[in-house]
Amino acid sequence: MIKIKRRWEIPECEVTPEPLYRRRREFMQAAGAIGGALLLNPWAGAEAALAIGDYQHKAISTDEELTEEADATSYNNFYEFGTGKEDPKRNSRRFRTDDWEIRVSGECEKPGTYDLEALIKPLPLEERIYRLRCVEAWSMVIPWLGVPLGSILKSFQPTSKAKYVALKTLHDPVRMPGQQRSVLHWPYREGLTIAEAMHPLAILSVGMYGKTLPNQNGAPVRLVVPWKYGFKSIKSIVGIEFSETLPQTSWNMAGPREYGFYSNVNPEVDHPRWSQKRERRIGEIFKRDTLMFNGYAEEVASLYAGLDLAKNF
Ligand SMILES: Nc1nc2c(c(=O)[nH]1)N[C@H]1C(S)=C(S)[C@@H](COP(=O)(O)O)O[C@H]1N2
Ligand SMILES: [Mo]
Repeated sequence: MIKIKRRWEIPECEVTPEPLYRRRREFMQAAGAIGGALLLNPWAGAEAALAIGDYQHKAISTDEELTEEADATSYNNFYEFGTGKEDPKRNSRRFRTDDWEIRVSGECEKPGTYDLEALIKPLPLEERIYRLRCVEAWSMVIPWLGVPLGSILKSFQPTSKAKYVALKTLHDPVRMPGQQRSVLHWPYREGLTIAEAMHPLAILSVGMYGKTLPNQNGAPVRLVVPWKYGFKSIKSIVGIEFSETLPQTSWNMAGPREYGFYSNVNPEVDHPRWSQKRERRIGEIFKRDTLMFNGYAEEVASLYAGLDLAKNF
């Protein structure tokens, strides 16, 4: 067995501002009650580089109450493992993600097939507490562990022709039995403009609640774009392509009138079949008002200056 340094052995108090440190301790303690062994994090090796980062973006971590970890890991959308909310946890139990590779292609100087661990390991792992708001009007607040998507993308040296980034999930109907049914065009595809992809709020996540990402939440690596509807946050990524043209996305292909390319959280623009004005935080009874850009307007509104958001939904 490989000896992995436990997360709680990292002197977090030295790298984490006080309020976050206290919150973190709270959920580490809660998690610890379930069983310390589960807290082993393969990304948290002995190297200093793997300690939680310097929180340069702490201002954008919310201090709202966290969603219960049990809820965040048992009420999921991951159609590769079934379309019911409880399917992903049950059906992804045996999904193996060792030796995960990501194929990088298109408009960049360094295309190729990269080992996930080699890509992520040199970067400091940061903890960001972000809201995730699903298009179905439920939301969660999750402590994600990840690295800025932009840091990874820059290492591939995108060319000036790279206007968009297209991301792809693994396509393997044996390992992902939900792909045996044509509920979506497989593989699951998503995309961002290059400016969105380089925005510091967008992260590639490899963990949550201080642990490795559970399969049902998109192991071993998924996107988190907190100002957009949940379906943009693509899970189990195996492909990154820099492109000059607008990439196709699975939900836009499935329903172009219902799911646009941008899919920014916007209470003013209704989904054709329902209002987007309110949401229910998982674990709460009463609905709350949905905020523009999911509450991240100050950080991201400038990305869309001059764009008609009713047309570019
Ligand atoms: N590959 C893939 N990624 C996906 C999905 C999916 O079905 N397949 N569902 C999306 C949707 S609709 C949402 S709301 C979020 C849910 O993330 P969570 O289960 O971690 O809360 O994942 C998104 N990423
Ligand atoms: Mo969603």
